[in-house]
Amino acid sequence: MDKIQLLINGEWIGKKDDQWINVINPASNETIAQIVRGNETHANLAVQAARFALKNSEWKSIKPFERGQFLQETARHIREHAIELALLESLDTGKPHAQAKSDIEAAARYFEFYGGMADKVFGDTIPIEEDLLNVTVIEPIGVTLHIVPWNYPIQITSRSVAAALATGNVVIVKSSEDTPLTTNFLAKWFHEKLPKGVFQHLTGYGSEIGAALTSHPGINQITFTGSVPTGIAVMKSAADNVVPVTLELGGKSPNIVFADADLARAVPAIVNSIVQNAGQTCSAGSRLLVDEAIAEELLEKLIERFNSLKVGPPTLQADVGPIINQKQYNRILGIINEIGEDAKVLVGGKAVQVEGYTKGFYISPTIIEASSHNETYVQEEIFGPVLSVVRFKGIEEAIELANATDYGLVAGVWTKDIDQAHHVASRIESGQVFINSYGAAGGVQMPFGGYKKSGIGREKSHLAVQNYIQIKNLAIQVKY
Ligand code: TXE
Repeated sequence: MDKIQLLINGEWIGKKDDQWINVINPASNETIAQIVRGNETHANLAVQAARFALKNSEWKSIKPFERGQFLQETARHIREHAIELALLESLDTGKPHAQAKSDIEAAARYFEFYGGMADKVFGDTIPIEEDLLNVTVIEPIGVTLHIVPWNYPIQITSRSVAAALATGNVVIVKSSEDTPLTTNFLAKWFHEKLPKGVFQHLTGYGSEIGAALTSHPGINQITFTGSVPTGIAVMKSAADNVVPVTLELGGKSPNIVFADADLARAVPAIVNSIVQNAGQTCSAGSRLLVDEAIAEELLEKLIERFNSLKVGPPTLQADVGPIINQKQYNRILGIINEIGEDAKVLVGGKAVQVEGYTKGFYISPTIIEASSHNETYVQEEIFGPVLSVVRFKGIEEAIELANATDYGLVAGVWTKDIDQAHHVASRIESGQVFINSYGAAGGVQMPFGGYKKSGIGREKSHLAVQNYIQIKNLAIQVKY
């Protein structure tokens, strides 16, 4: 069995008599690896090593274009090992191979994209007065902490680490206790290629080593992806040290389908947006708002699609994989079981027993026609393959409902009327709005982040490098 050690200061840390946590394959509920249960001492050692590397290692003097070349090399390394990495990601998360493969490609794209940006993050020349040359100098923010969840481990690690390394920072990654495998793969690569302390990988529980890291005064910036309550806790501990945070906290994103929508285009996108990764996606299209005039027709088509989906492990080429762990599985089934008599489960809504994988955490893709938009299952992130449906009458009600949750991450607008599409997009409180599409294949180049409780700041795109820099204003008085 794979024993995954911590990478601290260029050393692999983890002895037999340390405490180890089992890592489970959610497709079968079998143990596939063990990680070290990292603690406060490990956190302190890693931060100390990171601070030393920031000031003293040769990383400091590597030219930006060379950092860029190294990140491009990292992208190539990921692509060369794409098959192995996709298998690891499927094993760890239970997601279908096709989805894991696109995650690996997206990870490579992040290193490529930010590798390309490494020598293109410029300061300004600011006109003030004659004989005063005023410029801004861009510096790395310092030691960046990346707290990664379990739903897209290699993608989410890569998207922020690539931007942070491109801008010359040193990074500490705390992977999820559920899914450390692909981050461990990256750790081996960085261990071989980078000066010690520039990339460190820590494992363990969020409430232990995670909390020790977020409250550490030696950390200069935190990028966190996860739940709203944990995001708030991270932000509070960062506040004690006046440390900036980038938070991506999920959503309850709507697909809004107007009566004139092209349903042949909308249906596959709506289905994919909620069943991809078994609905365990921050940008999942988990609310369907449909014009009452076409509701019956659309629901009939969606039910047919949902019924045709195969639920099971990646090894059986399923469309919908398992839920990540027992806790999440119980939570989702609990929500479905408590929806109340006024709501209708149109399809699914049950645990699925897969032959040969009876201990896996499978739930059938589910559509619930809600009794009201105020119900908890319409308002809160379920993080499973569960689509809630609410009908609307007229554009004003559609917009009102679209904005009537605490979240604002993504929205899809389906209409052939360009004026209507633009009007709705301009009034939606959401970090991304897609018109007649949804998700646009991940979009490394597109700014991603939330309004309201979906988070703070933007990841992906050229804007994300702003999270990882300090700006120094330099004024030079010139006298001749
Ligand atoms: O999340 P947590 P959980 C949402 C989704 C899901 C819910 C609960 O709705 O149902 O969160 O999932 C680390 N200090 N998302 O319990 O607790 C933890 O180790 C520092 C949305 O898994 O937020 C893990 O690495 N770190 C989402 C990560 O935080 C801490 C992705 C996420 O854990 C910590 C995942 C602490 N005190 C869940 N406590 C998205 N936006 O994509 C935990 N962690």
